[in-house]
Amino acid sequence: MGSFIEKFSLEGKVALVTGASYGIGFAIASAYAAAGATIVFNDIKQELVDKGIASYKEQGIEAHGYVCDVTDEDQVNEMVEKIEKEVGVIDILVNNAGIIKRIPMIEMSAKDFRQVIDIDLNGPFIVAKAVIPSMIKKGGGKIINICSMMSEFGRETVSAYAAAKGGLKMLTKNIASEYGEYNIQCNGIGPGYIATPQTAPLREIQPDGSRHPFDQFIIAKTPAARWGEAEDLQGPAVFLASSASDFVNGLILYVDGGIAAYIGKQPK
Ligand code: NAP
Ligand code: GCO
Repeated sequence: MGSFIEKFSLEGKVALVTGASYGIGFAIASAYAAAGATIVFNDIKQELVDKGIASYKEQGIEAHGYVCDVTDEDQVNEMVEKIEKEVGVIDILVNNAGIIKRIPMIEMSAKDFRQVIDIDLNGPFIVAKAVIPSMIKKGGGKIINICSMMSEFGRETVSAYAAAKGGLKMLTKNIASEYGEYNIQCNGIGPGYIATPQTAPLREIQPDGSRHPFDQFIIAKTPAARWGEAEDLQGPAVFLASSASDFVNGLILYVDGGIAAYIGKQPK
């Protein structure tokens, strides 16, 4: 039994989690550290990297932070080279960095649309492309793309985000297809509605003290009847990064409290 549990260990592994100074990325990286991995993360500003390093330190984690914009191929290649020199070859990549713009489609500028696609879809392509050659040389690796409910569903105002996250689902399946023979597993996590700064505007208390209508809507759409916490993603993320999932490839694991299975609660 001892050796079976060891399959979930990340001891000796180097994990790069993009955009992980707070939020979902921070929770996933913290779980990886608890499972034994060395943590590397990036953010676009030095200030946020410093904040992130301090937050990891508070948890007893010595994380390595780099300033890097995931949409800039030169910056990403430079960062990956530095990580390999200063920390080691990346065994686990989590493409977590992402943004959302909530704008009705016919009011959205092409510039805004492109920016969302650039960070949420082109970014994961650029970072994955930079780490795969060393994973091949090393004999394997794990890539986890943070997808979304919007990899499957649409809703008002999130056209760019849904297009990017739907594309990310297919990029995940394609990386699995193209590099599976090199012992690289590429899977996605599709979080449900998780309480982080990204979704804070959807949970704002209304001037009359009532809950935001979207907040109430999500509770009614979720069989678990609550928002997810970033910590809800930790177990699934460790599983997909560990050798316990070595024959799982091209899967999108929805961690959504049951949203994707449910037609929604009948209004009273
Ligand atoms: P968050 O709180 O907004 O954190 C996103 C992180 O990505 C921030 O640290 C942000 O840094 C970073 N980032 C943005 N653009 C970047 C770039 N160009 N290069 C490097 N880093 C960049 O979001 P979250 O809720 O934790 O979401 C994390 C991921 O999960 C995203 O991909 C999101 O789409 C996905 N997701 C979230 C939910 C949810 O309900 N919260 C559900 C499904 C999927 P800055 O602060 O510098 O912008
Ligand atoms: C929105 C939300 C979502 C979530 C998440 C769902 O406005 O609908 O922000 O898109 O953040 O990605 O899985």
